[in-house]
Amino acid sequence: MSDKTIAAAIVVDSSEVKEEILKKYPAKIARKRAKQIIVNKVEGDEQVPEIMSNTRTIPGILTMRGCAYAGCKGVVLGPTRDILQITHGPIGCGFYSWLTRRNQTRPKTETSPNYMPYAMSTDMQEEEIIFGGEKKLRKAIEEAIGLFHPKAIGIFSTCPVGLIGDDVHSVARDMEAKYPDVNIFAFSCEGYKGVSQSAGHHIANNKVFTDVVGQLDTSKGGAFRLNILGEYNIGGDAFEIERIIHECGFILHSTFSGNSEYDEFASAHTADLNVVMCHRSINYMADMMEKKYGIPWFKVNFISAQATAKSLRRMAAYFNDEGLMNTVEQVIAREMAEVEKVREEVKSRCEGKIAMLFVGGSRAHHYQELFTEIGMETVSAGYEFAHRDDYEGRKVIPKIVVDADTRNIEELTIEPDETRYNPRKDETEVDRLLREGIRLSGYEGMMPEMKDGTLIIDDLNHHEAEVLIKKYKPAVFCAGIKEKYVIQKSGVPLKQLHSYDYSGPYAGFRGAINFYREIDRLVNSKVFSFAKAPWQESPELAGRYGWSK
Ligand code: CFM
Repeated sequence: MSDKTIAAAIVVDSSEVKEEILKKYPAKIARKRAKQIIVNKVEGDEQVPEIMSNTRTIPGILTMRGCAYAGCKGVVLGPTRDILQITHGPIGCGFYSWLTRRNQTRPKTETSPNYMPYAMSTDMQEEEIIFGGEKKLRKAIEEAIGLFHPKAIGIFSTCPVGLIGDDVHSVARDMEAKYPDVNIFAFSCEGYKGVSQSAGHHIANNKVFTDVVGQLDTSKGGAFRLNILGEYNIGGDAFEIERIIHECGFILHSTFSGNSEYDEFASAHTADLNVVMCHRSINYMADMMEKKYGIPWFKVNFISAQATAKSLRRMAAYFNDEGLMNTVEQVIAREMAEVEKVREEVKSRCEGKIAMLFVGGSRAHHYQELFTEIGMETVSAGYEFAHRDDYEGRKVIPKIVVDADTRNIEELTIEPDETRYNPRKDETEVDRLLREGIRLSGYEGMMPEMKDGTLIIDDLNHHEAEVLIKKYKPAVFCAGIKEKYVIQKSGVPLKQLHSYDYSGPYAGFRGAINFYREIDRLVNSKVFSFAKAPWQESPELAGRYGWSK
């Protein structure tokens, strides 16, 4: 960003806001939170202050985070339509992870398998908790094969599975021996496995890499073949990205894992490039595919029109083909003409307004550019569960202290494949790309792109959100369903950036237009200012038992 300080119109001092937040806490907690709440300052070579992240939430604090099971089953594998997924655990885990993320899919034909409308679970009861649940899991697999005969089955462990010691991996092996044409694999993604859903992402990446990728050597053929990693088709984002990519002339081999199929994962190693959309959830896969198969990766962003255009140009520059670059320019010019018509109009009504973004591990960064395009400024942002590299850039990875919680998740040692390792770019090509601004295996992080004086907060909670609203009075607050109604009762509109409030897509060019229009409607509506929260009218809630007289 060229202008490195926040607009003069924003007179709030972020250090004062930080103090105000901390003074509510006991001394020990305040000391820890002080390391997780940072006033941003970008110095030479994109140096930013260190932020503490990916550590345990302090007990008693109402966190926005989810669990490792959610990160594995819901996030990484959830959007895959033809891997039949069985939740091994009590029914609630399966039920509450059933399509709530709004990941969409479009089977290739009417008869192609799609298991996403089903929630399959072993429905553990007290009996299994006491005597073990392996027998029930075997039965569930038998039943699923009998009904659907899928190509692949994924088994997802919930907390009690780890606590009672069910060996899901040996069940998977036995059942695969019995049904050799079904690829059956299990995930030790018990909810408590990490400090957040981030642990589940890593567990999912490891298993999909060892048990699925590389199982099929059939390529889709043609030039400019790539995979998109970390795009989950929330609200139809992947459909819009696919449309653009196809029109530009790239061949999209697979997407991990929005609108995807098992065979595409299994043969993903035949593509020549991996572009990474959500760094947090899938950077492990990108690294492992590079080490084993020689496929380079770089970071892209399809959120915002400018970011989409920049990402497409980089993808074309990677393949270094004049015809491809021309087509990409034509597509950008045509799409931008449509975008500009709406952007200009919306900008005139939104300019100078303030946004705040507190979302998982990518979107708090990705969506800032969309707001910038309509003249809005992000004064505070943070992730629920990202790591220091998502905040400060991958250059800090060697300095990250590996604690016991991180050590709990297996780090695979990957060697080049004996026959299939094929480095796609030599040193001259890597140099050329660097000169063109494409840093392979790089991600600069969110903080270097935010202005000085902005407030960065990791693992935000309700108390802190209330202080932010009181102090900055934002025009819009972006977060999720757990935050939505508390914020709106405070008179500030909340835009859900997880589920998109049942709307979308927001990716690509058409998605940007959707987003501009919705933000325009939200920040220029007076309705929220009429809201009166119950606790403002009557701070003490009184109640009595329903059965008492
Ligand atoms: Fe990646 Fe995601 Fe996100 Fe994420 Fe998520 Fe999500 Fe998210 Mo909700 S994979 S880190 S674990 S971009 S479900 S599609 S919106 S918290 S910012």
